[in-house]
Amino acid sequence: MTMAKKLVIIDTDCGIDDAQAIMMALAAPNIQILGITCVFGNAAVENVCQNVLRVLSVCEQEGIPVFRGSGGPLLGDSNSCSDHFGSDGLGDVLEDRDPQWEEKIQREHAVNAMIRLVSENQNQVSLVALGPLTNLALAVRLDPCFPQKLKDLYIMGGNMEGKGNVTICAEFNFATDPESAYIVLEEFLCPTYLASWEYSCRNALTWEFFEELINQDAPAARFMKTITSKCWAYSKEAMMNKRDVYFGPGFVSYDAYAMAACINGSVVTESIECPVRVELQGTMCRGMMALDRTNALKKSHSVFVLSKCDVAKFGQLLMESLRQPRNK
Ligand SMILES: [Ca+2]
Repeated sequence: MTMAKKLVIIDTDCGIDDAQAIMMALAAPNIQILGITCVFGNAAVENVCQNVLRVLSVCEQEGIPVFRGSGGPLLGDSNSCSDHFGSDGLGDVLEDRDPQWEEKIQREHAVNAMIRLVSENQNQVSLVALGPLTNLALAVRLDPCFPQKLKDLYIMGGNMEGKGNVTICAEFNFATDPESAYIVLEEFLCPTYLASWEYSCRNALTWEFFEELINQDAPAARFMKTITSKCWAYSKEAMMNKRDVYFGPGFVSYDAYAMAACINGSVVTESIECPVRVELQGTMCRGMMALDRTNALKKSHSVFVLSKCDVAKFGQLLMESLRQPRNK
């Protein structure tokens, strides 16, 4: 019997954890990726496009179309890329850049592609957003019916306790384009699942698990070992005084938590269903997500803020994701 596959579009600012999440989707037998749309964030959008092509090449899945999207936020500085995973987003260790990469990117803009693919497969597509939400905000402006044509939406981003990673109170993807995060959480009325920064950190894996993960005997694992080799974000020692202040030590692959929720809902064992809103003002809280658990805002739409994860199941998905390409 053939199982009907889940149709997925991945919107990504392809850093190392996005690469991990994309590989997880590529490895999942129940997932069919319709396209990958790129957005600035962990790196400039041109680097993001090249990073996605690189991941698809390692996994021998070059047939999946890749689209270039927004190079900056709706408002403000478009040079707001992070160097969390190095200046190229993949740890600054890869040589032999492909001079022909632009020819491998689809001519259609990412936002148009997103709207077209979802319109062609109404109520069947899961959108997994792993970077700043600029492409999604633009999609709902171009096609106000876009959200209602989605099956569901999975986001890595935001925070639930006001603990930030780029500012005191805000998480990177939301802080990088707060207006887009606001628009998406106000206007996307489809079922929405949020893997926040705290959710990821609270469900960290051990550094021993990380060693086992990247030392598997497969091209994808060797690739992951290379790109994490010089990146301080994957250094146990360097992270000691950062996340540990709040969450204790551990290896956290942020974007993979949102992807895992899409691939297998049973990875999530508990979530908080409530309205949320993104703060746009303020000198400390701009980009912070607020959970409105008493419905003070009188919003009609609630989202699922993920709170507990089956870490063993999640770890299994990570392990399988680096055993690619298959049959090798
Ligand atoms: Ca990302």
